Amino acid sequence: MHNKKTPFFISWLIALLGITGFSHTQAAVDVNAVYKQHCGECHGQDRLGSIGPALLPQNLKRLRKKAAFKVIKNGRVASQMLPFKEKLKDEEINALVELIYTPLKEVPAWGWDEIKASQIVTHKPGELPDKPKFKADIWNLFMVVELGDHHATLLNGDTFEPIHRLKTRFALHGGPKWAENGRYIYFASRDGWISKFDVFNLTYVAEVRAGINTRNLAVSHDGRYVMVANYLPHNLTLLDARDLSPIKVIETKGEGGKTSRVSAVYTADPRNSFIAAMKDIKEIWEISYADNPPAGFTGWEHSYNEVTGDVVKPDPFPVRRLGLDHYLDDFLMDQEYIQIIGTSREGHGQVVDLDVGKPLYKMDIAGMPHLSSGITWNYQGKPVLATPDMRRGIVSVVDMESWKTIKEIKTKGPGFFMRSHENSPYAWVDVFFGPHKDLMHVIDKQTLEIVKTLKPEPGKTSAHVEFTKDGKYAIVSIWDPDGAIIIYDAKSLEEVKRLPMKKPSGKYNVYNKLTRSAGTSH
Ligand code: DHE
Repeated sequence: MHNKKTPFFISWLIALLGITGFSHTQAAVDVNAVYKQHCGECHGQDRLGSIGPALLPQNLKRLRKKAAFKVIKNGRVASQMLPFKEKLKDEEINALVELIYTPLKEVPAWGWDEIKASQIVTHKPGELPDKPKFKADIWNLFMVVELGDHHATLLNGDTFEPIHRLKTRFALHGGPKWAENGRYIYFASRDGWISKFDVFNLTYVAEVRAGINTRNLAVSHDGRYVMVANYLPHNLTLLDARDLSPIKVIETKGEGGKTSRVSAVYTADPRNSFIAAMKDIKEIWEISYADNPPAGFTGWEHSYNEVTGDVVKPDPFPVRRLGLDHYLDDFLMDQEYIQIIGTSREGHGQVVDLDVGKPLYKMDIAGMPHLSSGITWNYQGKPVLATPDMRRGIVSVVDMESWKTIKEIKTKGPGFFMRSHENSPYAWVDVFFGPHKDLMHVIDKQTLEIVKTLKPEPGKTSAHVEFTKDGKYAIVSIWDPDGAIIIYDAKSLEEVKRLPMKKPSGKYNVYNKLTRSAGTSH
């Protein structure tokens, strides 16, 4: 502390302030004000999350303080997290890191009672007519989410005319899920609101707040249940799809009692189960919604009360926990719903066999693939999967038998979403990040070469493609407050029509989603 350049008195004063716990940097930084100004809008003024995740020690277990410092300074790849190095000094960032690792005095309880109390039922099940208020092929409807002003547009997929525009909850995330042949659609917002919209009657029928900070939702293929994946609290919430009444709150506690955020939940139709990926424990969970779950699910075995001899009813919606070698941050399932293909952000690719109940293969894939937007098709008689990489300008094509990468297709920058259709020879991938974000590549699925690069709206991000039911048209989003959706002829790759929209993000076609097309996510 005392060196030749520092006068003795100043060294002594600094040492004294240090001993008394009074740090001159901390004194200078009003961390609460810094948080309010720069972080609160996205992460919630209460740190419980909003557009961005909750910033609490229990949600930051996999992030060391040093890494958190870097994220604040340099931003985070593949997220809305911007770099703050131009706006904040290092000591301000350090103070923010200390703040977010300090537990809140109280995290609001959000269990079954709170969920139930938040439920809003505007129309009871069966109350509204079973006939659509409009004329259209229901199987070719699209729901387009417009993040710009928190709305969604119901679009006729034959005429490309909007049918209805509805207000949504703030900051939807993950795909809204269609159910009952397109009669209903369910939305999830990042702050936990689940909304059920009656498409035939163009009205919401029920809403509930299923969590404080939510990732996504899944609807069982029989339309009976909705499962919600939460970051906060650490749980999965099962809802009755009819009116969104809570049925069960499942705490996500792993081996050894450690709880975990849930990264995402999906349905595995032929298995009558939900599959949930955990963020903080090396496990993947299968939750059965079958009336008679098969063996292997904890809590399902019949047992007898030792005193009365009565049969004890087994636990409904039992859980099967599969241990993994690595964390699983991102995954997709094969079309048969037997294999889970996943990666950790650290780059470990693993293939878990749901029948066998453990990881069976290592997948040889580099970088940071975005598997939840990966797609599959047949290439030279073999199934392959293709995924963009969120860090590098490549699309990786992986042989699903040897689990080796057979080709890295060079793109103009890292991408986010990739889509195709059974009737299309092409796969489309965006260039979401970097200077070429206004480009969209079209890849030939048999030569694995880029055949065309489109520039739908120069200077504006083009992202996320979805096809019509028959695969004849592909719709691209211009991801901008003053944006649009652009309809392309999927064969000639010529523009057919554009409709102005406010930062349209994902779009969801009834047929492609409900038939679980290999060209899209489900
Ligand atoms: Fe997403 C889907 C995870 C950031 C827009 N995103 C998903 C899914 C997962 C996921 C697991 C699949 C769930 C589903 O569809 O039910 N997303 C993550 C992240 O971990 C990540 C990188 C960081 C985070 O902030 O959570 C992330 N996602 C974003 C964004 O920044 C995007 C671009 C803008 C936004 O809305 O926040 C974004 N994610 C989307 C969209 C889908 C999605 C539009 C649905 C795609 C589909 O076609 O189904």
